[in-house]
Amino acid sequence: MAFTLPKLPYSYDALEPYIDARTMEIHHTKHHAAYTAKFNDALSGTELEGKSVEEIFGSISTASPAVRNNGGGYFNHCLFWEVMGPNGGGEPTGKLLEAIKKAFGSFESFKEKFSNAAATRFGSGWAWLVKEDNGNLVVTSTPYQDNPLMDYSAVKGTPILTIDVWEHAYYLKYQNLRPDYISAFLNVVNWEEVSRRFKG
Ligand code: MN3
Repeated sequence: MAFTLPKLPYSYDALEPYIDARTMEIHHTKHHAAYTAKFNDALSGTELEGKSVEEIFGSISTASPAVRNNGGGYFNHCLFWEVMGPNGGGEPTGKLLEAIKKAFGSFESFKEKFSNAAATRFGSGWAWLVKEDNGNLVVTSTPYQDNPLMDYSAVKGTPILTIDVWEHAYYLKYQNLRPDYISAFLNVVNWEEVSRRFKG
């Protein structure tokens, strides 16, 4: 069963004015679609065909660069769409908020740490909020299309929130102003979905 490009859970203009419709459409129909197709091509006829992304990432250091780059591109964008939403922003509640306070001191410090990880990732990559196996939360970033499920990731665990900081994610609206895009992103975070993933 090949991997398929998921439909967005909202319309392309749903995240306006924070993320513009044109960027969303190109990002989904061109970039994410291409990663998905190339991931399937790279898996085709190999022993990895038919495995879950979690299994594939668990031994990614033995896989080809095409599997690593396109598999990461496929998975990372799937998560990215899900953790955003038109009624996003604000603050998390309940157990997730407690865990954030335990790990970072306050929600404000978390936002600062996450924004800083996203802003200082050199070149293309992603910033993450990760739930480690012991339940603790950590913020990290990865280059290119790597992610914390990959076996050689410096920080490993379950990613529950992510931001794409490749220029294609923000250049049309924000040009070189990555920090402005990061601030805007915090207004569209779907904390209910992040919380669901934290509990899961
Ligand atoms: Mn992208």
